[in-house]
This record gives sequence, structure tokens and C-alpha cells, in this order.
Amino acid sequence: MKLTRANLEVATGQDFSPAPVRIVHMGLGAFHRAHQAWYTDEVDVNREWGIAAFTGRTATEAEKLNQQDGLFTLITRGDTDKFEVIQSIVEAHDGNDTQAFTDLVAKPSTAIVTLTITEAGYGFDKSGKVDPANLAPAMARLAKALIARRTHGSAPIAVVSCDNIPANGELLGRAMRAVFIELGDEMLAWLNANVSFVSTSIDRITPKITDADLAIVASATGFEDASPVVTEPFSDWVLSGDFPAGRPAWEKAGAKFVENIHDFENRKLWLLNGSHSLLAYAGQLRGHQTVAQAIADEACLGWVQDFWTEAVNNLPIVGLDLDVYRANLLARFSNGNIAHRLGQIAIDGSTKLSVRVAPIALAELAKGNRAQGCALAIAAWVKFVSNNEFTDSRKAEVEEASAASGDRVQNLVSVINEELAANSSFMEDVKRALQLF
Ligand code: CS2
Repeated sequence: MKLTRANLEVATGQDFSPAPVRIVHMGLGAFHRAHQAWYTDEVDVNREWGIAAFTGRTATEAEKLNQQDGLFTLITRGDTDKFEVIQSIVEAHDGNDTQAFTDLVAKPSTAIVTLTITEAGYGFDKSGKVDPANLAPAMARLAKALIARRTHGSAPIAVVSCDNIPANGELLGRAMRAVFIELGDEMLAWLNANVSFVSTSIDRITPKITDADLAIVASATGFEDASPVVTEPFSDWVLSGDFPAGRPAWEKAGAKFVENIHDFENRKLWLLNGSHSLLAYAGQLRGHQTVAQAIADEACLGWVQDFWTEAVNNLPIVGLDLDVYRANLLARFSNGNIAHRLGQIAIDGSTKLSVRVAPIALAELAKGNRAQGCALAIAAWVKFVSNNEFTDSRKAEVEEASAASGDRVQNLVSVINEELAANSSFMEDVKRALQLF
């Protein structure tokens, strides 16, 4: 039987009618579905918070989901598989349908816009700013939609960035202000008074699904699902900021609302994402394909531990349970039932390393320490992009740096961070680490 609301009603005798749209999402990928859609589904018992989700580049995912009335199966993969049907997404749209996006964001009933558009999707330059005259597509769409919301006189709204960037809400707010400032004082004043930019730290490992997963869902649930999502049992969501038009009670599913998100962000971004990127390049250079394979390799494990020691040196000792966090990460990375491909994590390395690894190295160097763990992570990326096919939204910049005259390794490191590239002892450590691969 196909997975649809009508078929589920017949099979279960329960009501599966969709909630009204109150959340609009940009970036309908697996992570959004395993994370924000799952949190919303968990807590929205009265069905008040439907999500209208827009895809990133292609319409395929929207087409698949719409054929299932937005429903999909979430496979939570620990020692065994757990299956649940998530019903919080009630409409899926092609991301290129800017009219539909604008109309939905402008509607008075819409209370929240969430984003998972990847680090590179914001088009931030090295200082975390955007060029208002040359906005990344998602930023241009959001600005246009917020302008329409003002024209419609709709009430204040929350915009929630859910990407792995430090101070993501603050940076997004700064980007939108840079656009609105060009439109005049009144527009800027409207933005400041009516749009709350919420910062978040998000966490749930969500690998790509395989054809085998489609068959597993069909045989376990009896429903044919063209687009299930696989995820790990762990999940975390820390948020900081106001929701002027209300929100689902996400805290009931474990989300934490905090005043100061900075340390939580760094803990997640540095320890999890930083070591993920290290494993993505070093692991692939050593012939591994998944995180679980790479972390089982003593050499990779040692490099991750060295890198974590440098990260932890720059996190507060109190309040973050860093030893427990590290132990949990090792267990999560070692989950052999989750095939988290290193190739998936390796995408967009130039942007990712600049926020996951460079800040730790700079903090260590500022303390007068060496940052050999970070140097190794960056060296692994240098080696990888030098000898392998790679996918990066800044690929042209990476290739230009590699072909430019002068010190090739230093040129490549400067794509990630110019200050690190100019530090001779750091560059020595990068070059030494290159010999390891
Ligand atoms: C990964 C993240 O692909 C990547 O860059 O590091 O997607 C990571 O799996 C998530 O942030 C986990 O919460």
C-alpha cells in the first residue's frame, strides 16, 4: 500500500488530516526531516503546526513527498531499526517557486521560517557578511519574502537558521539588515521591529538513504515509501531568541532554550563537525568510506583525540560535560549500522573548515600553543583536494589557489583562513602533517 494520509487512516483508524501551515522551511533535505520535522511531529499533538517545505536545487524531493501527502517514514537506526511516520510536513514545494514561497511567508498565519540551506548556501564572505548586490539565491528569496510580509502588514515572525555556522541567527540577521538598509530607514526599522533572528545549534547524524532502506521500510511497515529518512537515535537542538508569533513546544521533545548559545554552538561545531571533517579527508586518504570505518582505525582515532584536546582547551571547563560529550561522540561515530559516507561530509570543505577548524587553531595560537591537531585536519583537506575529485561551492577559488604562483600549500590554506596561512609555525605543522598521508 502507498504511504498516503487516506491509506494510513484506513490502516490505523486514526485521523491523519494535515495541520495548517504555520512554519515555512527552506531546504527540504533529509536533515530537516530527521530534525525539525521530527521535533514538531513529536510535540504537535493538537496538529496546529504544519510545515510547508521548499527544496533546495531540484524539485524531485517535493514531488516524491507530495505524492505521499508530505508523509515519510523516519528510520531511527541504533542496534535495531525503529520506524515512525512523520506527518508534520503538509506541503512540499520546488524551491524555485519563489512566488509560492513569498506568498506563504507573507501570510499572517505563518509564524516561523526555518532554514537548512547548508553553510555555503548563505554566501557569507570570509568576515561573515553578504554582498547585498550579489546575494546567494536563498538569501535573495528570503529578503523578497520578508519585504512582501511587510507589504501585507503581517505580524512579527521568527526566522530560524538551522545550519552549522556559529552565531547563525546573528549572521543571518546581519545579512538581512544589509539588504534592508539599502531600501531605506523605514524598511530597516520594520525589519528590526518585526523579524526575530533565532540562533540554533542543531545535531542529528543523518546519512543518505540507500535502495535497501526503501525495501526495509516496505517490509517492516507494509507501506511503500519513496522517500524515507534514516537517522541515529541521538538528537539535540539548542535555540536562543524570540518567537513573537509562538512556536511548537519543542522543549517537550528535548529542545533547549538558552540565553547564551555560544558555548553550546562551539562544543557541537568543533567537537562533532570539526572531527567529522578531519575524518572525511584523512579517512578517505586511508581508504575508508564511512565514519564508523574511519574511527575504528587507530591512526584516525588518535588524530581525532589530538584535535579534540585542542578544541577542549578553548571551551569552558564548567557546564558542558565535555568528557561525557566526547565519549558519546565516539559511540555515535562507531555506530556501524549507520553508513555515514565520508564523501558526503567532504562536500564544501573550504567553507566547513573555516568555521569548524580554523577558529580552534587561531585560539590555540593566540595562547602561544601549537595547533598540530588542527594542522593535520587542514593538511588532510589540502592533500585530498590536490589529488582527488572534490565537490565544493568554492571550487574555482580552491583551484585558482592551487594553480597560483608561490607556495601552493600556503595558497590553499589561505582559502580556509588567511591568518593561519600567514603563520609560519602553523604552516610548518601543516607541511609536516602532509607527510603522513
Ligand atoms: C556533517 C554534518 O556533513 C557534514 O558536514 O558534519 O552534517 C553532521 O553530520 C551534522 O551536523 C550532525 O548533527
